[in-house]
Amino acid sequence: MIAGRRVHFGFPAAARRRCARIAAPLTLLALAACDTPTSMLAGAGRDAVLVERLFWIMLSAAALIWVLVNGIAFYAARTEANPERERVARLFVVWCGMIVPTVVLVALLVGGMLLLRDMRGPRPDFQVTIDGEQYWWRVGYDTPAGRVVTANEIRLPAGRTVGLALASTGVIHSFWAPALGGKMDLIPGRTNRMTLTPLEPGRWGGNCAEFCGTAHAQMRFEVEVMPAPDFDRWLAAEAASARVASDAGLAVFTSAGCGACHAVRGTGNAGTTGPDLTHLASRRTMAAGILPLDRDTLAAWIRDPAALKPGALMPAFPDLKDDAMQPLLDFLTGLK
Ligand code: HEC
Ligand SMILES: [Cu+2]
Repeated sequence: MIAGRRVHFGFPAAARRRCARIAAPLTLLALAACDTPTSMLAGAGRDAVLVERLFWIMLSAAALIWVLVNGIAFYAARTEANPERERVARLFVVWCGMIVPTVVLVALLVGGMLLLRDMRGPRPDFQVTIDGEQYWWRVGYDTPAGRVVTANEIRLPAGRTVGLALASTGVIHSFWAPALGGKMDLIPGRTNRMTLTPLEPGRWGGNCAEFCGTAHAQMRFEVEVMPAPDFDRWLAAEAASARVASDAGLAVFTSAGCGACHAVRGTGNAGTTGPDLTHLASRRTMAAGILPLDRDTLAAWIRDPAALKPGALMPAFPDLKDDAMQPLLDFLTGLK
């Protein structure tokens, strides 16, 4: 190797650029995942706690059995046979090969069925509708003031039971927030229902768990569990119409055709193909939990969404000049 010269292992330049394009979002993805636990062992919901307990019981029992079986095998391999030992061995096979396993499996079956009954859980206190889109999540809350629609960040009150109505219009997705428990498919043409009872305030990660196309791995979401009074306040704010921070920006938004796909309530833009942007700036992340929501990322996203999220179904707007882009960004970051 010549000093000072970088070695590229013979990959052509185009391939290297493609790698960099893939690596950048992946790094962001890893960063985004850090502060939102996506583990069933985080036990932040009623169901997750039940499943976690079962997991530890089964793991301990399996470890104990593993040690016993291996101990016995080891002992048997080092002992010489004689008639007395043969008799003991037969008794051993009958007890430890038939009777004990039957008892243990029946106990596990009964335990599992009781757990299943507990997991059917209490009646939900309220309902959230979740639609799987390519490649993001539409989230709807029915309130007395009408339906509040948002995307990718699901806020829930701690200690209340929420009923999720899961549906999809295109392909099958699967909703999975391991720390809160439960996982369920979203199937076109039907509505699946599950309940969650989040217990601990915090931010918990989730994924689409059913391959649904190019950007499937980038179809994440976040559940923010809030104290109930905070949640009520948030929902009331979310029900309000958009705050327009820049009239010039709104004009760009409308004339560029963003409103064909995006709704911003109260501005006449009412598209439903893409995420509702009415309170965009109240979210922490964008593009289904994979990107931080800030001015620079928004600008890069609008110029070329697929560069940040390969497969994203939003067209690129490479021609927006700065005098249009800056007011547009003022408008978007003002959507609190
Ligand atoms: C043809 C439909 C379409 C048009 C036109 C369109 N978008 Fe999008 N947009 C989408 C889709 C679909 C997504 C979701 C992409 C994803 O996360 O996979 C999206 C996502 C976004 C997001 C991220 C939202 C979030 O919460 O994750 C922003 C911001 C956005 N678009 C802004 C704009 C702006 C500004 C324009 C106009 C310059 C525009 N879009 C035009 C379809 C569209
Ligand atoms: Cu999906």
